Amino acid sequence: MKILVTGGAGFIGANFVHQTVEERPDAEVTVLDKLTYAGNRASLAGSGDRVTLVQGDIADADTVDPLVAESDIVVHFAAESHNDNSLNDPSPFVRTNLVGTFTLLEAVRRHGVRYHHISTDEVYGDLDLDDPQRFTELTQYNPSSPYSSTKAGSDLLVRAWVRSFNVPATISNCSNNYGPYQHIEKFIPRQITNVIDGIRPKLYGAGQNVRDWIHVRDHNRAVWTIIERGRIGETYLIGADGEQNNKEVVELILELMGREASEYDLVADRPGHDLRYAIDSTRLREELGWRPEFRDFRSGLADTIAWYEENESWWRPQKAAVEAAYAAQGQ
Ligand code: NAD
Ligand code: TDX
Repeated sequence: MKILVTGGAGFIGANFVHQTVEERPDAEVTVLDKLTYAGNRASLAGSGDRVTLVQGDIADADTVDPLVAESDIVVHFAAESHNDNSLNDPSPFVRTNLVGTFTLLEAVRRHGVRYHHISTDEVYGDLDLDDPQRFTELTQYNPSSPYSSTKAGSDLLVRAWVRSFNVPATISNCSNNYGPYQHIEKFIPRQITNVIDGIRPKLYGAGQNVRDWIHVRDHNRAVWTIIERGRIGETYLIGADGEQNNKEVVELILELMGREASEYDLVADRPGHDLRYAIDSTRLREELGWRPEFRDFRSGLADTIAWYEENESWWRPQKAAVEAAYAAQGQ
């Protein structure tokens, strides 16, 4: 099976490539990745000779077309993925998330190739802290940020290409991932590497915002489940019942790293900061039989901390610049 993985040098994509090579002896993987600031060749080290990395842009049809033509399936992870960056400069979000997805869809349409689209729960907007409802596949789209609105637009392009052109596609919308190879601009790795460096973790606002955490391996197992058993044209929400507020997560990181739970700072809030995300993954569980394996957030987080402690050479080159950029905006 020839698999084209876009964004395979990023966090979730790189984990997907490693898992695919480990678990599927018949898989030949081509990674198409622009190697932006978020992509790292080193994340694919050790993945073996069944993985080929092509550096290129998903919005460039001349690059995309021949790679899609020779693939059995395209799994599309590539994106500009960080909300804070999208508030500072939305333009690469529009190009990569919208034009890039459009370019891939046109290629899979031309060549009749199976396509799986990776998306986010942020397309649904946010929930009140005490709302008993969680997001389902029927929740109305209501994105808040330039990032989430471009992801929402990309999902709608996929739905239209299924309906109008019979493109054989599925979509998944997942909650917040954690695990190895996540860029240190993101919440959990930023705080782990801060503590390693003797910097106090930084919580936006009052730290009350809730995210629904899932281990990246559980996300990727769900993606394989949908590729193999999902209904064409369907959307599946992926989540592992992992709601925690940001303050609880920071306190747990501090405790697991041997510090006082109160050693954090409250900093400027993110403009338009979504309050709470929560996923109801009943469809994925009942229709396709998926279950999360990482059910203990504490031990998954401890493993993630150990990974950042053991792989300092992977993240160190970016740490000073990431912290300088946050400091410049009071975060
Ligand atoms: P990431 O930022 O770590 O990685 C993105 C990758 O895409 C990088 O390797 C980057 O170089 C590549 N890329 C960016 N622009 C490109 C372009 N124009 N052409 C080719 N490659 C390009 O992101 P991530 O956290 O791994 O997220 C992967 C996907 O999962 C995204 O679609 C994101 O919206 C979605 N998602 C992420 C989360 C999460 O918690 N991180 C949750 C739900 C959904
Ligand atoms: O230093 C920080 N302090 C802080 O309190 C950072 C970087 C973040 N936060 C807060 C903001 C959020 O409430 O932590 C929470 C998580 O922040 P991010 O890691 O930036 O993730 P989020 O904005 O929730 O989006 C993530 O999950 C959904 C991914 O980055 C997206 O790509 C995905 O779609």
